Amino acid sequence: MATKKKTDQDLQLDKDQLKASIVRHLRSTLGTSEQKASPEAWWKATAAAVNEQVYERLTRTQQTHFKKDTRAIHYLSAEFLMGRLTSNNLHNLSLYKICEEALGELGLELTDLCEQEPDMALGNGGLGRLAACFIDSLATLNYPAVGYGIHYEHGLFRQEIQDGRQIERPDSWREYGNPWEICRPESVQEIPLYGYVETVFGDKGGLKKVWHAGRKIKGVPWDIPVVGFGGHTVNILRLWESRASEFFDWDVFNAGGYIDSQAEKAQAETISKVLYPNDDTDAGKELRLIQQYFFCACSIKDIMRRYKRVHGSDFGNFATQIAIQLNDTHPTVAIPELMRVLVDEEGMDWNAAWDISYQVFSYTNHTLLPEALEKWSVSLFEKVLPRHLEIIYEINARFLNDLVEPKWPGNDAIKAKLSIIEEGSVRKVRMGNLCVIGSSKVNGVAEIHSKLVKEDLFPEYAELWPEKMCNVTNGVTPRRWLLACNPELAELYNEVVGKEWPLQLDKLRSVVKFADDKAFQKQFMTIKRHNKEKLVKVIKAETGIDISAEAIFDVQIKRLHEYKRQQLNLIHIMALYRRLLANPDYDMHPRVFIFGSKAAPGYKLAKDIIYAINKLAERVNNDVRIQGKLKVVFMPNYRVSLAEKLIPAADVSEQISTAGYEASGTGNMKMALNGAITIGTLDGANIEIAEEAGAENCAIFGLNVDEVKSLKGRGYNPYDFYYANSELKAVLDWFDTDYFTPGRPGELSSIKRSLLEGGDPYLTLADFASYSEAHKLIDTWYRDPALWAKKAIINSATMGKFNSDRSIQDYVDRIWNLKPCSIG
Ligand code: CR6
Repeated sequence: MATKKKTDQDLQLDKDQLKASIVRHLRSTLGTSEQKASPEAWWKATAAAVNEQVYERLTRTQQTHFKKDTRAIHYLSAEFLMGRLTSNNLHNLSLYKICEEALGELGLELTDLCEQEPDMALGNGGLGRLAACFIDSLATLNYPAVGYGIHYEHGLFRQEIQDGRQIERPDSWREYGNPWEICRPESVQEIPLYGYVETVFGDKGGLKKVWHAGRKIKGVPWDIPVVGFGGHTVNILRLWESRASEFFDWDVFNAGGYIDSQAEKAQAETISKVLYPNDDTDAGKELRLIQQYFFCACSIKDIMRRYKRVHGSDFGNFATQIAIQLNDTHPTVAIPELMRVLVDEEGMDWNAAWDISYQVFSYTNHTLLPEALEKWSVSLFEKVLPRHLEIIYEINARFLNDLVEPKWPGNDAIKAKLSIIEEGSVRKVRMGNLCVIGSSKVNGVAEIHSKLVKEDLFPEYAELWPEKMCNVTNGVTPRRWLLACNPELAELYNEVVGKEWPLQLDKLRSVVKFADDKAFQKQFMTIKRHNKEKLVKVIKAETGIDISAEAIFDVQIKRLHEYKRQQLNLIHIMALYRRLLANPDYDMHPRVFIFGSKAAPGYKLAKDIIYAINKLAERVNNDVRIQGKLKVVFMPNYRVSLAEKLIPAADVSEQISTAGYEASGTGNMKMALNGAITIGTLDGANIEIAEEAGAENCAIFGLNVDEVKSLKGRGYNPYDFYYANSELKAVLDWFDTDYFTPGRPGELSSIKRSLLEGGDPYLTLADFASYSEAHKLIDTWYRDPALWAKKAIINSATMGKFNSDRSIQDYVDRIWNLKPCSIG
């Protein structure tokens, strides 16, 4: 008898069923009882109950994709900054309210249980969080997709602040097990490394390359189900963990080499041990190159295995079935790896293999910062991946001879510039060039950034392949960044525009007509007030600092980087403090400046800026003379779950990078969506945010991209601004005193030095006056509650464009050419 197929409806649980399932899992999966269960056990039991739903839908998705033999996108990224999954999965399965009630009957708060979950912090910042939003959108839009990455044992370090300074502690997100991941031993891969290349006679005649690896590493896949909103499609994020190829090397063991065999095991496991905590580059580090190759090679093997299961060794359909997106240059080595597999292992001829590879790969560029464009020394490459280096040479030779020479005959300068190999005292492999040459599409992440990629970073490539370069503006998932993190505002929007907005964020635009409506303004601002009151408690609990929800909450949350200019915010707060000291009646609405930021452990100046913010905070927060008009809060250990508390409470969103340096930004989108007003430069996606919300609803300041270029071209001298602005001079001179570090003058001087002797490469001083004026505007606006409410509402209501579903649809239309696949 055929069993009836379950529909989504059949799968849906009611409160009593979910409650029974949680209790059952508490007993049979967690091995405890209602009486003695810890909150952690309750959380895991809840996750196990939810997983019953997830797995059913995952299996259905996989069976459907297999049966229909769908084309799929494979998103290769060294980082996936997932954060917590419990509330997200519940929302996406329409189980959140039901679960809240079920747990309520058991005397438990769902929000408390969610706090038990450690963040999955397998990324540094925007790039990793973007990847997480993208896989959410892919599943939501029912696109067949697999995310591939690294199963780091330790994610981004946990930040502690001791006497104002950042201390890095290991992050152990899965120390006590993670209920959302499934180990798949049946899909283990083996990866070669090191060794040498031999040229032999092939079976069909001709020469053939054989790579004799010096070592083999095992890649163990861990799958995280990715539940789309509505729960129809459940895709997977597959993360590779490295292990020694054999648990024991028995020969060594028998010879008495037990320790050696264990050392080898430890080495192999080092590969996926820890995420590199830099958000620019770690090029040069052998382990980092091995990490990159390890996850790319495992992923290519996995893609091949699944392709061959259906198509055997006929690669005629490979490019129609497979699309691979390279998230930045980190997975570039996937290009020569696919070539190696096709040519060396599958015996394909070079041109046929290149034709496939070229169609399959596309590359997203996320930065113009030269230090972030990866380069590996040729000698390191030769040692770790000898065959890949040969393949890269071949790709390069053909590119230079077949494309560059005909276009620019005899022009060695252009050849040197476009070559994958950088000549010099240390020869290097330029991964950015390899990406552009080996991909059919290259995109930037916001309009202005894509324009600069085309015109400044890769102009000659754009001339060679004008149709290759395109833009896909970043986006964020409104499920996590509004529905889940701001439940009261979500509920208001449900009432006003209906419940479709989490899928069609453009629907919020109809709220603009209420922007002047007094009753709506009141509702909107009451919600903001509630969110601020909640944050007041979190800040008190985390830092001991008392703040008032009456004040303007002015928030800068992002990695610490000179180009992001936390130092500009810092010197402006110092200027405000001076104004208040000089005149206690200085007219300003109380303001709390809130920071959240991690610095790369080796980035000295970034760490000094954190220290300065904390020292300023200590002084300002305890100074009774300023009557609580100014407070400064540095929230330690900024991460996704903290962002979810800060963003709904923000009044002002600080997006103050030097124009031309922030490729897009995504925190800017999240804060505006939650009703914050942006104070920002015309950089990255700020430009598009101001277009959507209307420039009059943002406080735009500072030099634009052209003005930055022209000032730098003329020769920028920060001393001109220092001597011309007495307030700025006084603030900078303050860094040399012991005002903020009593008894220890000079502890903050490095910041002043970087802004003067250091040449102020990010034009902080040039933008100071205009930034200060923009802040005065913010203050004036806020003191007119109706005006502020109107601007806040318009900001929130006009962010529809920044739904990551729209970004994904752009990728589909401009790059991937995928079809949605309905499940069931
Ligand atoms: N640091 C950009 O700097 C962008 C994200 C995602 C970044 C940031 O402006 O929003 O990528 N770049 O596209 C890199 O990580 C290289 C980032 O997060």
